[in-house]
Formats: sequence, C-alpha cells, structure tokens
Amino acid sequence: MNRRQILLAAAASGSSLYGASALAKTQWKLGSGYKLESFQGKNLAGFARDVESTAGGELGIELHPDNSLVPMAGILQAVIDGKLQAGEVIMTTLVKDIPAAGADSVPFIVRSYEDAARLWAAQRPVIEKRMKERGLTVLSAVPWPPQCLYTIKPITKAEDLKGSRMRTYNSTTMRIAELLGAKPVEVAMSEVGKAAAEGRIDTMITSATTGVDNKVWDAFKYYYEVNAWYPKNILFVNNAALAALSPAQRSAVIEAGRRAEQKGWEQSPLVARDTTNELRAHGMKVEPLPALLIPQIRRFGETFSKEWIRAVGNEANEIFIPYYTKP
Ligand code: PCA
Repeated sequence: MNRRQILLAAAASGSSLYGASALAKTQWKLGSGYKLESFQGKNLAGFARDVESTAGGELGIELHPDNSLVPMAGILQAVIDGKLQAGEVIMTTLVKDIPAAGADSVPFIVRSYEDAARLWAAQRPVIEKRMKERGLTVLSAVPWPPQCLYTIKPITKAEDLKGSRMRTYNSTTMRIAELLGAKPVEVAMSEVGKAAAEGRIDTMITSATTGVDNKVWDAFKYYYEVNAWYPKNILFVNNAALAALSPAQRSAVIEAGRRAEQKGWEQSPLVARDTTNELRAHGMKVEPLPALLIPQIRRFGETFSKEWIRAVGNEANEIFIPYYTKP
C-alpha cells in the first residue's frame, strides 16, 4: 500500500474519526460543540473523512468534538485567531457577534424542511458577508430535526408551562422560556439525560434525536410535535488557513463542505422520523400540538418575531422579506 492507499483505507474504515492520518502533511484542527455520535457529529465526521480522501492525503482534519478543545461559546473566536482552523457550532451561538445568525431560532415561522431551506437561502448571504468580515468562510449549514416540546405531565394550553423548569440551550431558548413564564435552566446537550434523571428540568424544547441520545423517556412522558424551529449547525473555516492550501486541497475542503450540507439536509428528516418512532417505542406519548395551544403559539411567534426584527434591524428585513416573498 502506498501512502494514499493507506489514507483511503483509513478513511473508508472510519478509523481516522478522531484524527486524521498522521501521514497527512497539513493538519487542521476542527472544534465542535457536539458529540460525534450525535446526528450533527456523524455528518461532521463524514466531512472530515471526505476531505482526507479527496485531498489526496495531504490534508488531515483532526476532530475535537463535544467542546473538548474549545467550549462552543469560544469556537468562533478560536477560528478567527487561527487556534482552530475550522469550527462547527449551532448558529445561535454566534448571535452576540452576528445577530442575523438568530433567524433560524425565531420560533413558529419555519414549519417544515422546505421552509427551513428557504430561510437558509435568504439568511446565507448575510451570514457569509459577516463571516467574511471576520476572515472566515462558511462551508455548510445543516438543520437539526425540528424542535418539539417534552413534558413530564400532559398539557393543553400555554399556561400549563408556567412555572415549569424549562431546559434551555442558548439565549433564544431562554427568551422563549421567559415568554412562556417558565424558569430557564441552562443545560448543555450532553448533560440533558442527567438533568432529566435528577429531576432538575420538567419541560424542554429540542429535537427527537437529542431526546433519544439522552434516553430521556424515564423522565419525560409526553412529546408534542410543535416543530417550533429548525436550528442549524454551521461549519466554517479560517481564510488564512484556506489560502495556505494548494488549489486542489482548497477545492477538496469546499466541495466536501457542499456535500456535507447536502447529505445533512437529506438525513435530517429521516433522523427526525426514526427518532420520533424511537421515543414512541420507549413509551412516550407522541402527540400533535393541543388545539388550544395553536392560537397562543401563533401569537407568541408574532411577539418573538417583532422583538427580533426590532433588535436586529435592517438585516432582519434582508432575511425575512425574501423569505416571505420568494416561493
Ligand atoms: N439539539 C441540540 C440543539 C438543537 C437540538 O436539536 C440541543 O438540544 O442542545
């Protein structure tokens, strides 16, 4: 076997998951806030293998998942500083620096994957511009399955959520908890199972896949298919690191990003379906949104959208106008 064959064999077997072949000349560090076993982590590992095999063994991607090298909140800055060459975060992690990154967590305006794709088409140019100003290139964005409501007790109206301890994972979910009159409890994704088992949370809004990863069925008994929003993870790279690559390596990175995005969008609905079935199989009651809640949620979505547009200003319109007007 020559060097290239060894690399390809390693890539095909998945043995390079945590790190690229030591034989590769250039090594990139890619930091992520999520575990490799998660839906997003698997897609990210696929991206790394794809780069390694298409860059002819000259570029290795060393994965640092689950906040291991840099916590998610610091990944943007670490990639700007070149401490990491690439990073992957949930887009709402960026909102302090790039408010437009919060568009995909405005609840109850995106109701399907088709809507989510239209929103990304409208949001992408704004995000790319802001990332470029920071010396970064966007490679891909992939939606998590829809965010749905987990509860311990059945609910029929928004008031039933009042006073509940609601798990949150960023400033958007915190604001949603506040608007619902719930008490926000910040819990990282890898800690959700523990927090639920210890009785520290009694409601949460997240995907079915995250519920399955955390085996939450002993604590939560109800799962309401609210499809409140479709948050995306974004993958980006440092432009200086990109410029230092050969043209062939550079295009391997860009093309692998494109393929990872396409694969992620194809997989997400399938994962949503399968993991919802898994929740059901573990005895959770999977139900549509209670009828009383529908108008309440709609109003609530309007309030949140108005607040968001007011806070973000022009860029919010740059995203929402095409979103609402383009088919
Ligand atoms: N899972 C992640 C983010 C969105 C999702 O579905 C979490 O719960 O933290």
